[in-house]
Amino acid sequence: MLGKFFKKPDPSLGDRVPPGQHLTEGFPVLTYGPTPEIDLETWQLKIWGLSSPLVLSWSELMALPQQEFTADFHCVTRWSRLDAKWTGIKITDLLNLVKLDPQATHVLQHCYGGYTTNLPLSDFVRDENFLAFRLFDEPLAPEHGGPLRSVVPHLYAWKSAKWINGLEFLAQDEAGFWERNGYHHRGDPWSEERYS
Ligand SMILES: Nc1nc2c(c(=O)[nH]1)N[C@H]1C(S)=C(S)[C@@H](COP(=O)(O)O)O[C@H]1N2
Ligand SMILES: [Mo]
Repeated sequence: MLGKFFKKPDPSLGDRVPPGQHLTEGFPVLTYGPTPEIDLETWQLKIWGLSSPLVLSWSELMALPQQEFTADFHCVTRWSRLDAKWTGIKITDLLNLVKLDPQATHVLQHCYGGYTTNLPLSDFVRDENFLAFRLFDEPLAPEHGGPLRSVVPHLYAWKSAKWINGLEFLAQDEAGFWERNGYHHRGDPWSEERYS
């Protein structure tokens, strides 16, 4: 069964598959707990903490510049999906709307359902990071984090927060859900920062 869905990396793709990962051509769903039900009419994204505060409605979010992104996705449970095609909004474009306090060094991403995951700003405020609302030309399905999730391609996928609804800027690192439960604080797949 396993062999049907997970392949040994093709040598030509080898430099794109981190150590200890197997390729999948599908897109598995990995969620701790139930998928929250979210109504776009009441949906909000809030920014607070060491930043000027901001609350965006769905229509305000959709007014920001939209782009397509192709990104690889590496789950710590050892599957990798290459070349996922997303549509979204760059994190840097979103953050142009606020002013960060110079003391801010970290961000805690918050989600509908209570999941959280933390990042240093150097990993969060990067050109290739985005908030996604479409996957493979379809609206992002609820089980994959729709209506909106973050995607942080250079780190393990638990840093890509599904159903994101908040960014809390902090002057210190604060562990998120999996980080409190034994996952690594940073999660670089290339150095196999899986568990701490
Ligand atoms: N809100 C929330 N975000 C989450 C998770 C979760 O359980 N809840 N799981 C994480 C993990 S471990 C992975 S591998 C990816 C899986 O995303 P997918 O289900 O779209 O493949 O989402 C991450 N983001
Ligand atoms: Mo994961």
